[in-house]
Amino acid sequence: IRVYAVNGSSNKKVPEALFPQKPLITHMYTADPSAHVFDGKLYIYPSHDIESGVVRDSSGGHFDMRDYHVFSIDEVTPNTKVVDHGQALHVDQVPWATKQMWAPDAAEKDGKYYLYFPAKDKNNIFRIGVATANTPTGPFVPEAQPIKDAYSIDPSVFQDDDGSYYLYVGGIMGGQLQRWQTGSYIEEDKYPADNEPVYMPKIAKLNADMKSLAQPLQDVVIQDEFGKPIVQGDFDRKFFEAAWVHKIKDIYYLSYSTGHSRFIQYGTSKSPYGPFTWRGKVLEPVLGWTNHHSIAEFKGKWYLFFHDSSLSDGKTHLRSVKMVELIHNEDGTIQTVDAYFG
Ligand code: FUB
Repeated sequence: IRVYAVNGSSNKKVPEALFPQKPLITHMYTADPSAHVFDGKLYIYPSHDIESGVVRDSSGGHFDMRDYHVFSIDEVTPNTKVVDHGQALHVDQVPWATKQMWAPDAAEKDGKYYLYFPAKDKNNIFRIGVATANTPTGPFVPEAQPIKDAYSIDPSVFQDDDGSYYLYVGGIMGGQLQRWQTGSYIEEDKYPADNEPVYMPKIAKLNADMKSLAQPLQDVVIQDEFGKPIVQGDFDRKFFEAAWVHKIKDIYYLSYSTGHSRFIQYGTSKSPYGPFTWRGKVLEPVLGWTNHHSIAEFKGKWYLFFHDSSLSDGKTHLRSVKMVELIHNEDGTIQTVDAYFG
């Protein structure tokens, strides 16, 4: 019996994991799954974890990924078949990028598919790139330059009902968001005091070309139940990385990872720009340091996509994607998932 060091069991009623402890993909390590339904099929755009030999450090150098594969699922069953569509983009094809192809996302508009990805440029600064394809699986052709004025990591693109697309970005520490607080990059890691608002994720509307920002990145405020911005000392609820937005009726849900405390928390809002009011936890900590997820509706059910390091026996940089059903309660709250003790 393998016992995983997670933060204890939850006594909440949680949906039954569809594949408890079972990674969806086992022939390679995958992480940071961004899931979307395009033309009735479920696609997963994950990071492709590898063992490159880079020693673990606080800036995440050991997450030394080089390419992306796209995966698809036709039907969710206890033995769901996941198809690997092969390499969709490699860092060597991206003129401005040098390394660390971290968590990507994808969007569809007018029959074209856009892959958004962070990577380090020649100056070791994380930028956000975009690449285009005629199919959801690629191959994707990258732009020669990163998206102007976009930075940090963990891009996710939310398509609203009115046809607008919004780019969310941001990650602390290795993700460098703390270095952009003046609006330009500074080579210094400065963090708020415990009683000051935490660094928030950023949002900008995308232009019609899907390759440029229609406005400067701005903060997406996450506030507590009293309407005050979540502060740096709020260890269990502060934003760290992995912002993801989904919408049900007119409620926008922003879910995100808290980093060191390793939860996926969420808030709700009436606007994609926020402010988002904290409502609860989506996911308890998983095996491995990182916790990163996405949420998508497929054939009438909502699913949570996440990763853990169970397939590599706990190696933080060698993760595997999993999925479970996610239940939204009548009052709009989400039932917390505990991937191990449900
Ligand atoms: O996969 C590399 C980084 O680890 C991601 O960008 C973060 O969200 C974390 O999962």
